[in-house]
Amino acid sequence: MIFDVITIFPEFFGGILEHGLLKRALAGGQIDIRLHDLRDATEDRHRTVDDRPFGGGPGMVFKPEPLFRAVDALKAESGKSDFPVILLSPQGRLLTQAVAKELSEHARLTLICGRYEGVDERVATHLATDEISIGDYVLSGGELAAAVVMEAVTRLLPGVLGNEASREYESFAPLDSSGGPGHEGLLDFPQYTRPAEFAGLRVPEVLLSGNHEEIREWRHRQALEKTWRRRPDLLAKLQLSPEDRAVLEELQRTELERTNDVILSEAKNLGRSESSHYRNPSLRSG
Ligand code: 4FV
Repeated sequence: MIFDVITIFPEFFGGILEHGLLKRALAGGQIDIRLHDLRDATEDRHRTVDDRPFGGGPGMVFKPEPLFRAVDALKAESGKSDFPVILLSPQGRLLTQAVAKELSEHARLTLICGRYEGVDERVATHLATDEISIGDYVLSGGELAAAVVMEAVTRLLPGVLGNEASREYESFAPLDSSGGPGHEGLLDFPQYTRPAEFAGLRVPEVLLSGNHEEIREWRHRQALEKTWRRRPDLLAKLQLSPEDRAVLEELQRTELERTNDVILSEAKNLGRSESSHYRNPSLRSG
């Protein structure tokens, strides 16, 4: 896969290309990352890429011409024009594992990194074929978002991850083809390693049992429970098996009972204090 990155800070990407997964995938030839300095697509001697916003307001906005020129140059040089042109911005659709999977099916992606207050809207409406956000917060530039997209997509490419299997058992792993024991979009199950006991904290016995069926079931239940507690929104997107539904119902029941107990003991304390309040005049205010 080829990543064309259009940015005014190509040097920003130095570090991430020299370490970890992206470095390995570059060396392994699974990816090629081409950094394009937006200023090279300007025609004035000041290499101007931005200007003041029409309608007033703070900051500067990226001009359309350099971006259109830069992308047209990529299309001319590649002889292709059907590759996705992705504008990274908070207005985009949210990057998820499923979106990363979808993007990983393309041979080439162009990533436009904004800066300042943003990019002229005509880029989003008439140049970009897609707009992606990495999250509901504001960065000072699209470069970090482009790096996140490249990392999330690259690790889904065949031959990049050492043991492909590890992809099957990770958070948000899409339903595998056989609908098998992947974790179907759930959060990841707890991981442990040696020592089996640390600071009095023991690793769950089942993981030391060597019983792989029991371990798989425990891990799936843990992934289900953690998702139910922390990201119930993810559960809503899943078609859950009857077994999973039963686990969730039982979790809800125990949670309800637990809350009930808390309420009851609170009430008792209140009652006790109430009754003692009534019983003990000194507590009566005024
Ligand atoms: C962003 C995000 C993001 C907005 C103005 C760059 C900044 C500046 N990009 N996901 N969140 N971009 O905050 O993708 O141009």
